[in-house]
Amino acid sequence: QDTFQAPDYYNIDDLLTEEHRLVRQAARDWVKRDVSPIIEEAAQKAEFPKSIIKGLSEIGAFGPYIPEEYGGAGLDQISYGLIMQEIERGDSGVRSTASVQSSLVMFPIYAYGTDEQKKKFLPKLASGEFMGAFGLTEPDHGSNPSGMTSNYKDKGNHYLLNGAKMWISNAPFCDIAVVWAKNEEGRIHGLIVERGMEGFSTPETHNKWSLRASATGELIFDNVKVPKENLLTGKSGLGAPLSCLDSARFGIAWGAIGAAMDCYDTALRYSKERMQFDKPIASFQLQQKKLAEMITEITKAQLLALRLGQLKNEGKATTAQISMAKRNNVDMAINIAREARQMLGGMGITGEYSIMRHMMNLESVITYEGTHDIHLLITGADVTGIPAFK
Ligand code: TGC
Ligand code: FAD
Repeated sequence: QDTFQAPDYYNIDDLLTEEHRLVRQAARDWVKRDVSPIIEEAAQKAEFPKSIIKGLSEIGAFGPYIPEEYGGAGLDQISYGLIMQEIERGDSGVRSTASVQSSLVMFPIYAYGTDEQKKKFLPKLASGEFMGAFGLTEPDHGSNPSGMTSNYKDKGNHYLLNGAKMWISNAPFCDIAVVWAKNEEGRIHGLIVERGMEGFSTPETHNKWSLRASATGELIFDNVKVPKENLLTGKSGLGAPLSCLDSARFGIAWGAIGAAMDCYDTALRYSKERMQFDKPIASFQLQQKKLAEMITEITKAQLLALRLGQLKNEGKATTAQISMAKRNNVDMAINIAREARQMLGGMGITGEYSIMRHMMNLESVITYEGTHDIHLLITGADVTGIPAFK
């Protein structure tokens, strides 16, 4: 890890501002100091390392683009992407925690919450005093969240919430959850559910072979009385959670580059040192093909992410453009992880190197925030005008 060199084959750094580079350096230094030394053990033990929460807040990973008046870092979208890239170079599970907190909890409260909700929750989420979760997926409704059955009824002075969410990042330790549920008319709304509310529980999901350093769980609502002031009033319908996914998927498109960079860098250095047949394995054409294709794919992904960041800064990035980048970059990263692992031979399966952990993590990343197939269908619907989901 000490000698990590970030690939920049096309001098993309020249297109970044001084602020982008400073923000990235701070995140990179923090990952090197506080994440890389502990993350393998946390993943092996399947424990979320709570010690990193403070650091995530300090590098601006909780609400990078949320205005400073609410405790956010007030940065642009490219800075947000670069922070996610550096964190995921450390571990996709750590990036998940930051993605959920920023894009799936702070963003909906910022975009659709009342002034009181923003003042009450955003500064505490930015500092990490409160950790958040986002409940959209249900046991019977993953790719198709519009079919959700979680529901709430108006009981005069409060709402009564029932239902269950599954596969929820940060659930086991969250202080609050932004939960999507249908009202009596079947319209989807967001509600802020707080730990301690009677009937609200968050059992942990065990036995994952992927994203082991991230805590995943369920959100169960058994007649939970949610105060009326906890309803997100600014937007309703499936478009409200889908707009949050736009932001998280954007961050993942950048994050996946970090995981790929780490795998590439590890494989490159290993191949120059590892001798077989009296030569470094880097001298064999087959290994060079792998490395050449890796750096080509990383470079293409960097350019896609950067252009998407520019569009997002201008408020012009479409959902379909974000889908394409999420799908392409995660697929790129998982393929690089698989090739890089082979380049390390037997050593590649051990925890001495980060590659196998990245590879296993990326199986979740290619599934959550819209599966690889769903993103392909989003592109297909965009170019043909014919949605093929149903
Ligand atoms: P569809 O008919 O396309 O849209 C329903 C309504 O929403 C509007 N809309 C949007 N509005 C704002 N922003 C967007 N990005 C929007 N996309 C769509 C749309 O205009 C429509 O509005 P209206 O007024 O006409 O009702 O919806 P559909 O039911 O056909 O679904 C489309 C589909 C399949 C693409 C969508 O459901 C989907 O993306 N499914 C994948 C589910 C998913 O990604 N779940 C992720 C859960 S969260 C998670 O995984 C966190 S992982 C942790 C981490 O990030 O690290
Ligand atoms: P399904 O929807 O059952 O899909 C199964 C397969 O069918 C997939 O290959 C899919 O591509 C395919 N498929 C489905 N529909 C179609 C179609 N129309 N056409 C072609 N193929 C189709 N969710 C949250 O709400 N919050 C979180 O914080 C969160 N964190 C997660 C953390 C982890 C570690 C994981 C693994 C998941 C998380 N998720 C979260 C859930 C995640 O978003 C879902 O797993 C994902 O959306 C897919 O849903 P599913 O697992 O139910 O798969």
